[in-house]
Amino acid sequence: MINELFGLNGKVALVTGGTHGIGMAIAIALGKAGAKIAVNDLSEEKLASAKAEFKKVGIDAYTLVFDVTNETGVDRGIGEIEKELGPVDILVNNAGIIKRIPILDMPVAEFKQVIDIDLVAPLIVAKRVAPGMIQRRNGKIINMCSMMSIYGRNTVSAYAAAKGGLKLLTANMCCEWAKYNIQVNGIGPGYIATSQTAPIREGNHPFNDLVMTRTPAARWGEPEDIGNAALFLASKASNFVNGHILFVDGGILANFGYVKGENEV
Ligand code: NAP
Ligand code: GCO
Repeated sequence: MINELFGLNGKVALVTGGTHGIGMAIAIALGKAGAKIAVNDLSEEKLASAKAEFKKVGIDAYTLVFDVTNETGVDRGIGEIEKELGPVDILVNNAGIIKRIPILDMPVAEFKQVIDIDLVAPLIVAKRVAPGMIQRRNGKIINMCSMMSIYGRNTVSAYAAAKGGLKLLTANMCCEWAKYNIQVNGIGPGYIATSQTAPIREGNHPFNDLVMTRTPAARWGEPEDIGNAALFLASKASNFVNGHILFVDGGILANFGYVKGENEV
């Protein structure tokens, strides 16, 4: 029953930017459930070290370099995956960047770069794999959203604009492709301990206090917390979940906040 619902044997999964952090954790979760795994990145070196990491957990990942913002590169890359592993059944649009710069100081070019990678690229990659999913009347697309898909915060305007757009792009992909038995959902991680959050987590950064007091679970999330959620959205168990953003945040979005030390048990 469990394997029937959550097993991914025979499926091909592409996790973009899957050489470390959340993407790698998702790729490992899907690989351990039986999927054939492909990950791309910008760097051969990171792909080589990721391949070794995957091997340590028994996953023979197919790794390739392509920039998710480059339509030609995406087309070539997906073509290579199709040749090597077969058509993509599960797409995880994970690759993303953040820039923490106040609006007035943010060069427009840098704003556009974040939009390109975090919002336009998921469209580019989904447009390349969706036709095959439509033909096969089966597919799973998971877009990596964020709490910033629904909230702003100072200095992350480009990221929030991109992730906010990605929430509604996810909804629109659902509206257009659900009739072909394609489920398109998002994941909204809370604050997760990866290289992306290292600058606001390490070295006694005050943001750490905010996360620890605002998060009812009183911890930073681990990439594996997101991997488990992705396994649900990639499996048959979520076949009637569509256009949904699954927040995996330790309860932070449920918490208005409290005075530190008050009501402590
Ligand atoms: P990360 O450690 O910075 O990993 C991001 C990955 O995306 C890296 O492998 C990076 O490759 C890749 N990438 C960036 N631009 C790319 C491009 N143009 N083409 C191909 N690959 C590209 O970030 P993370 O924390 O694991 O986050 C992964 C996703 O979750 C992101 O979309 C992020 O916005 C989202 N997210 C993270 C958190 C969090 O708290 N960490 C919370 C909510 C949402 P290189 O390393 O080679 O640049
Ligand atoms: C930040 C963080 C957040 C997280 C995530 C929260 O600077 O606020 O990087 O944006 O990465 O997106 O869901």
